[in-house]
Amino acid sequence: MTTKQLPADFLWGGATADFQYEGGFNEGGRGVLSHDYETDGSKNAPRHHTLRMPDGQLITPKSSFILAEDVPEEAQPVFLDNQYYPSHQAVDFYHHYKEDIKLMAGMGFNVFRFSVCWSRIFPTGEENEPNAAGIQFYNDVINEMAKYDMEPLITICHDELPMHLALKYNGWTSRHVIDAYVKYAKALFENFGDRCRYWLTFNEINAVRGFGPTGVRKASGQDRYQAAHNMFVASAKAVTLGHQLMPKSQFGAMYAMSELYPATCKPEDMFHHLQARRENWYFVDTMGRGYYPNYAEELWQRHGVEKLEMAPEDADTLNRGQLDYIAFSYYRSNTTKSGDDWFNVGGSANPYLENTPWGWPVDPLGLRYCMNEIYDRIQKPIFIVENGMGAVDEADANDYVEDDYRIDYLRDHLSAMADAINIDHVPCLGYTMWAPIDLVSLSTGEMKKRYGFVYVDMGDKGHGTLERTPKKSYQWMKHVIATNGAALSE
Ligand code: BGP
Repeated sequence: MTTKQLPADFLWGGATADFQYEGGFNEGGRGVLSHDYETDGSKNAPRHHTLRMPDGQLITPKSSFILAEDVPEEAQPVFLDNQYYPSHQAVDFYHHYKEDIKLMAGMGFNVFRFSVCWSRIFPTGEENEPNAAGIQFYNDVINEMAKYDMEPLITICHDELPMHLALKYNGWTSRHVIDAYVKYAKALFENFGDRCRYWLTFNEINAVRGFGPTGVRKASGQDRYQAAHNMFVASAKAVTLGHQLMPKSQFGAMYAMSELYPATCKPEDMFHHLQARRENWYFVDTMGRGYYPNYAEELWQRHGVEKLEMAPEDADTLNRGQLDYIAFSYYRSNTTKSGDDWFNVGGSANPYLENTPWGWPVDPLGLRYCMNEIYDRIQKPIFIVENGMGAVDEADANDYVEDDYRIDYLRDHLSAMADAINIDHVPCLGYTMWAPIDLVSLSTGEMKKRYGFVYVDMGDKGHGTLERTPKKSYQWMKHVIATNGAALSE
C-alpha cells in the first residue's frame, strides 16, 4: 500500500468563519454585519430575514441570504424580538479563544483558518481608521496561537459585508466597495502581516453566481456578474498590495468546488456537464490565470449579462494580482444532466453514493478527483481549506460523543487526499477541517448540524453552557496529525 504519510511541512488545522463562531456581536465597537439579520432555520425551514417598508409593513424575502433578492430599495432590515439570530452569540469564540486555541493545539494543529469580521475592523466600512478594539482582538488571537506554534490562515472576507456598505452601495455591484475592501485589507496586512503568511481574499467567491452576493438588492445575472467582477478586481488589488507589504505572503481565494459529474454518458449530458462545471471554473480561471477565460462571453449570455462595467486598467490589475495558490472547500459531489437549471445542479441522485443526514452525498474519491482537476488546470499549489461532515451528535451525560461516523468520513477523505499528494503528485499546502469546534451552520443556522472534534453545549436557540468537550474524533485526529498521516493506513 502506498504510504499516507505527508510531506514534513504539511499544514494541519481547522477552519471557522466569524459570524458562525465568534459572537460578541455588539462588543468591542463591532458594527452590524449582513449576517446579523439572518434567523435560525433547519433542514426543512430555511433561514430568513425581515425588512421593514416605510409604511411599517414587514416583508420576508424568499432568499435566506440577506438582500440577495429583488427587494424594494426603501426596505430596511430589522431585528424582531421574537426571532433568534445565531450570529449574535454564535459559540462565543470572542470570550473562549484561549480555551479553543489550546484545544486545537492539543490536537497538534500548526495552522488555524479564521475569518476576520469586517465590521469589527471598520464598523460601517467607511471609517478612515480601523477600530482599535477590533485590531486588538485579532492580535490577541494570533499571539495566543503563536504560543503553540500555530500559524494563522486569514480569510479577509467570508461571505459578508458591513451592513452599511450593503445598503448604501447595493453591495458589490458598486466599485466603492472595492475601495472599502482594499482599505480594510491594508489594515489587516499592516497589523497582522508580521505573523501571517497565508491569506484568502474571499471565501467561496463562486457562491456569488448562485446565492447572490451578500447585500445586493437584485438577483439578476447582470448584478451577480458585475459583483463578481468587482470582487475579482478587489482581490487582485489586495494580492498586489499584500505582496508589496509582505514579501513572503502567499495569497489564495477559496472556491466551493465540490465535485460535479455528468449524470449519464449521453453526449448532451456530457456537454451540459462541461458548461455547468465552467460556471465554477469561471471564478478559478479568472483569478488563477489573471484574465477572463474564452468561454466567459457564452456564460454571460446564458445569464442575461448585457455588459459588465470594467475600468480600462482592470485587465492589468487582474493580471498582476494573480493568486499564488488555489484553495477550495470540498464536502460532496453532485451530478448534472442536460435540462438542469444552471443555478441548481446536483438535482440527480447518484446511485453509487450514500448521503449524510443533511442529504450531502459522501464521496472521498471525488476529493482526489477534484485536487487533480484543479492542479491539472491551473498548475499552482492547492490548499484544502474546508472539508468535514455535518451530523447529529448524541452526547452522553458527560457530553461525550462517540462520533465514529465522523472518523470514517475523515479517514476516507484524508486517505484520498494523501493519494492525490503521494501517487498523483499534486502539490497541496495543507488541510483545514471544517470546523474543529462545533459552530452554527451557514445554510441552516442550526447548532444541531455539528462538524467539530469538540462538542459545544449549546442548542439551536442558543441555550446551553457553551462548555467545550472533546469528542472521540478529537483523539483520533490527534493521532493522525502526530504521525503526519501515516496512521491513516492503520
Ligand atoms: C461552506 C462555508 C462555511 C460552512 C460550510 C458548511 O460553504 O464556507 O461557512 O458553513 O460550508 O456548510 P453548512 O454550515 O451549511 O453545513
